This record gives sequence, C-alpha cells and structure tokens, in this order.
Amino acid sequence: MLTRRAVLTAAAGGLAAPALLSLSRADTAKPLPEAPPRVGASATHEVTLEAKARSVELFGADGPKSTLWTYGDELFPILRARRGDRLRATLRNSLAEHTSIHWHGVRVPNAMDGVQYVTQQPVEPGNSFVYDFPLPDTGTFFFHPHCNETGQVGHGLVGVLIVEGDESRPFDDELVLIAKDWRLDADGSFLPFTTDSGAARAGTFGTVRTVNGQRSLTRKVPASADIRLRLLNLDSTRMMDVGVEGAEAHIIAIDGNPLPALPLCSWRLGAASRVDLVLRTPKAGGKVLIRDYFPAEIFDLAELEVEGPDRQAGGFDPAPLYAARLPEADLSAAERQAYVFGAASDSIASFVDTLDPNDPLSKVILDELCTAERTFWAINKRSWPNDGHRKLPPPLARLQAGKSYRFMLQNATPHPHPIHLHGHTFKVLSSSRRNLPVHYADTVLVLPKERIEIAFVATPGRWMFHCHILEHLETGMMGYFANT
Ligand SMILES: [Cu+2]
Repeated sequence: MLTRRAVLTAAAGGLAAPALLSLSRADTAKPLPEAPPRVGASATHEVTLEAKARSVELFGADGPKSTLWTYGDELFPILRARRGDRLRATLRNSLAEHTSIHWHGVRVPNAMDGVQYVTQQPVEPGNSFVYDFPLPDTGTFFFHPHCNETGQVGHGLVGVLIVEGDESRPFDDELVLIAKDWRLDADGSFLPFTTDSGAARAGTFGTVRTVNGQRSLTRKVPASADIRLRLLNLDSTRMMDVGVEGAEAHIIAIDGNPLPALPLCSWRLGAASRVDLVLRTPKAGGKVLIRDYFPAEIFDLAELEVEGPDRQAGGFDPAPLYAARLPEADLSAAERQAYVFGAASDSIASFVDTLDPNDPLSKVILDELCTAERTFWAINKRSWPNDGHRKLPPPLARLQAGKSYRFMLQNATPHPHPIHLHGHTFKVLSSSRRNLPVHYADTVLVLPKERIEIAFVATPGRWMFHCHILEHLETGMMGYFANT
C-alpha cells in the first residue's frame, strides 16, 4: 500500500510522484473565451425536494441498514440546469425538525439563501417552502440545510446543482464525484455527529469514507478521451489533497468558476469546496486513479477502467471553459477589512442590543437546532452566540451594496478553516504561505498561520460568513454581514 510518507519520500528523491501542494501559476495562460449569446428561451426547472428519513443499506444488501435523511428517494440527487435558466425548487419537510435549503455558491437573491431566521423563517415539519431564483453562473454547486448542519448533513441531507453552459467544446464523458464520510457504528446506527474534542480542534471525523455513497468507486470510461471530473468535498470536516495517477490532468474550475487550465499536481480541497478537472484517459486496458494523498494512507476516490476505441487522436489540449461572468472588484478603490479566525475568548459576551428584539432573527438564539451548547471559536473575537445569549450579535460589518471590498482573512488557530461567504463569488488574490493561482471561489481554505486576501463586490442583504467545518460554525465561527 502506497502511503503519504512514501509519496513524500519519492517526491524528495526526484521520482515520478505527485508534488504535494504545488501548482504552477496561470500567469502565462491564455484568457478564457467569452460564451456566445444564448440561443433559445430560458427554461424553468420545477423540482420537489422532500427532506425525509429513509432506511437504507448503504453498503449493499449484506450490510446493516442506516436511517439516512435525503432529499427525495435517492442519496445526493443531482439537479442540472443551464446558465440563465430558473430553478423553482419546493422543499417539503417530512423530517421531525425544522430545516431549510442553502444554495452553496449560487449568487441567489438574499431571500432565497436558506438561512433560518436570517433570510427566512424555518420550514417546520409538514410545511413547504418554494425557492425560486435565476441561475446566473455556470458551475458545480451543492445545497444543504443551515441549522443543525452536523445532524442534518451528517444524516445525508445534501444534493448537487450543476449549471451547464461553460463548455466551449463538449468533453467525451463526465463524472460527478461526491466525497462524504459517515459517522456510522458497526450496526449501521449513527454515532454522535459532534464531540467536544473534535469541535474544539479539527472536527469530528467520520468512521466510513465514501464517494457517491460507495466505499470504493469503479467506473468504466472511454479510451484516449477527455473526461470532466466534478469533484465535490461535501464532508463536514475532511480536507483532501486530490491528485490523479495514470493520466495527465488539468484543473479547469474551482468552486465551479472556470480558470485557464492548470496542470494538476495535487489540489487541496477543504470541506464544501469543489474542483473540476479534465483528464486524458490512456489506451483501452489502462487504469486511472483519482487519489486523496492527505491521509496517512492514500485513499482512492475513484478508479477508472479504460475501455473501447480511442475518442481523441491528437495530444492532450482540452478546449477551455467559457469565462465566468462575475462582477469585478475595483481593487484600487476597494475598502480593506481584516477578519481573524481564532479561538473564543472570555470577553465575547459583549453583544450589543442593536437590533429590534422583535426581529425574527432574535429567535435564532433560542432555537437549539440553530445554536450549540458550547462555544470554541470566534471571528474577530466575536462568537456566534449559543443559547445562553439573549441578544443577537450585531453584524460583523455593514457593507455597501455595489462597493468593492478587500478582506484579509487570517487564521490564528492551529487548524485549517474553509471560510465561506454566502451569496458572493470572491476573487482569491493571494496567500501568505502558498503559491495559489488567482481564482474565483465561494469557499477558501485558510491554513494555520496563513493570510489569504479576497476581493468582491458587495450585494444587498444579510449574508452569512463562516467556517465550513460544520462543528466550527456551530460552536462560534460564524457571523454575518448586513449590506444595504
Ligand atoms: Cu473551522
């Protein structure tokens, strides 16, 4: 069994092995082409997503049954639409607790952002809510609840939204790989989703790793073909170093946002992040491994078995994706702000009474599904309140809609934090520790002692800003912006 240590040793010895955390810069890359105007009318996609408990043999008929919570009758449903289409999704809540749907990475109107109390009332058991919004961007997105996230996502409540229209030439095949661990006991029952020791450190890890709900994923793919991989890290906690062996691969999108193709060595993927790859398969009979080098023992996310006639004749030169159409921050005029992600301090209980006590948002602190009993984390020394607090926290800041901002995100803890801003796609400008390409994202991993600078144009509404290690956001590392 190849181990991470062996890979590092091999790399140090100059052998052909992936170099961890290295990525060549895109400085010399050609700019992405603009998508041509759309031909034909936009479609409205009507879908019903019933959140419900189901008894499932996750690992085949021989395995134990587990009670999963899913949207509808399948695990990880995948919705597909095209840029410019509308999604009209009815959430029907057949769970025994309230829920909502947050559309991660999608630039939705604030009222469609799916955060209980902050953008909508909770969808109580037996009730429904209609999410109805246009899809302005192509990409690989996902959706999930926003209260009791460790429990609801931990039970399986997550789905994928793919917005097509970014391919200037179709690829030969496409695979969607959804990485998510499960906190399962041997009898199929769920173990506690959160532990104090995990929540106060790097998070509580699952006991079973899966991709697309399978412990080991094998797929047949065509030979000498350009295959698009949409890889989503939908785990509550895990960080991965993704690499490909047996094929040349390029990164073509991060969090669904196209970038000039970057040769892949490995790419570090925090919780809630996505990466799109294109790879050229070898001849029939060959094998390609999609691997995670991060754990002590390498984990294979997927094994691709190559078969059939060649699809492509020339060398590997995949067509670029069309450029993203995002508001571009004005870096020279942008207002600079700093956000430090740290441990909770004792002096955090200084929440000021700036909001109307009748504001529905104040109910959030009384709702045990939306708050944790413990507080371990803070943003700029302020923690999202637990239920001991009777006053709402003020927003982290009030941003001006239409104005450009440059945020310096600084990690003052010994653990990595994937930081997510709702409703905006930001530009990652630089890292103090890594040679990152300039790219667009909705979630950025900030490593210990690292400073990452991002820029974006603010939009109106209340937008959450938090770590996407679910136990971290539930124990304090969350806040919001109130933008007008
Ligand atoms: Cu965190």
